[in-house]
Parts: sequence; structure tokens; C-alpha cells
Amino acid sequence: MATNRRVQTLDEFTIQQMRDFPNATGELSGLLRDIGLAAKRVNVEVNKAGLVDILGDAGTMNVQGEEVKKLDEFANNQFVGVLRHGISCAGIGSEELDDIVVFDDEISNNSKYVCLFDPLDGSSNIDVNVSIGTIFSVYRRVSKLGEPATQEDFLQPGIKQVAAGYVIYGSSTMMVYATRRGVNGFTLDPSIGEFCLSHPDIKCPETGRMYSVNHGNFFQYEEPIKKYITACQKKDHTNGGPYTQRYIGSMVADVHRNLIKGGIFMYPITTHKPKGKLRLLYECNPFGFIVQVAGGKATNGIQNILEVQPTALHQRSAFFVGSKGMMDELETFINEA
Ligand code: P6P
Repeated sequence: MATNRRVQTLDEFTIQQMRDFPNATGELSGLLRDIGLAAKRVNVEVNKAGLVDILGDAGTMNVQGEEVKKLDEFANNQFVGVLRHGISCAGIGSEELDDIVVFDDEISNNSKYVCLFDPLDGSSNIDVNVSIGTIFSVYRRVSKLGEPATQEDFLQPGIKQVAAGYVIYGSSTMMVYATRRGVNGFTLDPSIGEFCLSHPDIKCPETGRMYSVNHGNFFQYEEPIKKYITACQKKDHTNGGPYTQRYIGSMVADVHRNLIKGGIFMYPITTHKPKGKLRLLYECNPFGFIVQVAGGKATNGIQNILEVQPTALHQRSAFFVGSKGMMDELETFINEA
């Protein structure tokens, strides 16, 4: 008798992971399930964004000085709300909030973890129906349990991440997260409202032929970056085939594609943005952790991105991430300079 391949839901998977570690308290598993719940709520609104008046600028400006769209605020409120009322998180940092939010209640103050979020990255694409995403990062607190979380809990180098992940709201909605044990992808099955394991043990291909960069900034890049991009364009079209440029302008979509198919994503510093554009804590570090666990590499052009010691919640960084072979090739251009 034909039987359906048993599909494991996110909840079942995280509980199984907990069973594999008998001394696990289950807090991290619970935290990941909380994030999955918030993501499902955001997904509902993202999927109908064109139908209801949730689009358009909310009129406020976020800490980045960008107009905040209503869906940004909605997404932020979902993640903050679920984690505040959960039992696994002592506080959060968010692209949408100037400062950290410390939950400061008895349960939360005894929680082991803090989270950082970009609740809805690529939101400028919402109005034109391009894939957007949520990015998250989880750290074990360094402050005293039983007391409120502190700024130091959030300003840890990326190498200290306990978990990191993203949700991509695209042709399907997926949640991908990494712990030190590996990277796994879960696709939302709307018929049961559950994220189901669809991409077990994701590995980033050692090489790829896709390079992702904003060519509009080409003449603002430093020389080694321009030389590498030009080399990509001149790739020998015989062996291994030509490189191709793929850039959606939505980081979650670009990095997700390159993680699965192989490729390199670059957001270098430019003359207009000498510190880079992307945020270290809730864009670069989570993706750096995910891709490195999957076998790829991630740097700021100078060092492993996960070794950078953060000094500010919203600090920016140059960011290069992707297949090891392509990252090594980029580094030869940078080192030559
Ligand atoms: P640019 C979206 O605003 C974002 O933060 C990332 O999702 C994306 O990769 C990048 O900015 C695109 O920036 O300057 O190329 O439009």
C-alpha cells in the first residue's frame, strides 16, 4: 500500500532535536517555534498586501531614516509580541526599533536567549510583489540570569550565535535556520498551516556561476571589487559555462538562491556609503552564520564577518557571502591590492 512520505513539521523537528540532546532545556526549540508562529502571521498579511490597505508608507521614519511601510511595523509587532509572551527570550533588537526592547518580567529575565531581527527586509519591494523576508539571530545571554537583559547581550560577535535563520515570503514561504548542527529548510504547507521539512541539511555548493551585486554602484566600488566583477563578466564561456548576474535587490531572496544553487552575494562599501549599507547584527551576521554552517564563506572584505566585534546595534558593514570557491577567488583580488 502506497503511504505518504511522512513529512516532519518544524515543531516535530525542533522537538526531535531536543530529544537528541537529553540535557537540552527546550528553550531554543521553543524559541524557534515561536518565530515560526510569528512568521505564519506575517505571511498572511504579506500574501494579501495588495488587497488591503496595509500597504503604503506608515508615515513614520525608522532609525535608518527610511519611510516605514505599514507591513514593516506589523511584522515587527508580530515577532516582538510572540517572543515577549514566550518563555525563551529576554529581549530583542530590531531594525524597526531605535533601541533594544528588554522584556523585564520574571519569566523573561530568566530566559537564556536574546534575538535580533530584521522583521521585513527588502520592504521597498512589497509594492511590486517581489520576494521579501525576515532575518533573525539568536544569542545566549552574557548578562546575569534573573536580571533584565543588557546591551552587551546584543553586541556579541557573530561567532557566538546559537542559531540564525530567515523566512522568505516568495513563490512559497520558507523558513530556513541554522544551528551548529546544520542548516534545514521548512516550506509552509498552507493546507495544514505548518512549516514542513523540505530542505534537510542544506549545503552551499563549493562553486557557482551566479554573482549578485548592484551594478549601478559599479564606479563607486574599490578597485579590487571592480576587477573581480569584471572578471566574472569575462569568465571563460567554455569550461563550466559563463557566470550570470542575478540581483533582486532583496537580500533574503538573493542569498537564499545563492545558498541553494551556489553563487556569491556582494554589498561592498561605496563612495556614498563608506561604511556599507547592510546591518551587521541582523543582516550580515545571521546570513554569515547560516552560509558558513552550510560550507560557504562570509567576510566584510577584510575578515570573517563573524569575528567582527560589534560596537553599535545598527552599525553597517560591507558584506560578501557565498560559495567557498567564489569567495576564495574574490579574496585573491582583494589580497592582490
Ligand atoms: P540596493 C533592501 O533594502 C536591502 O536592505 C537588502 O534587502 C538588499 O540586498 C539591499 O538593500 C539592496 O540595496 O542599494 O542595491 O538597492
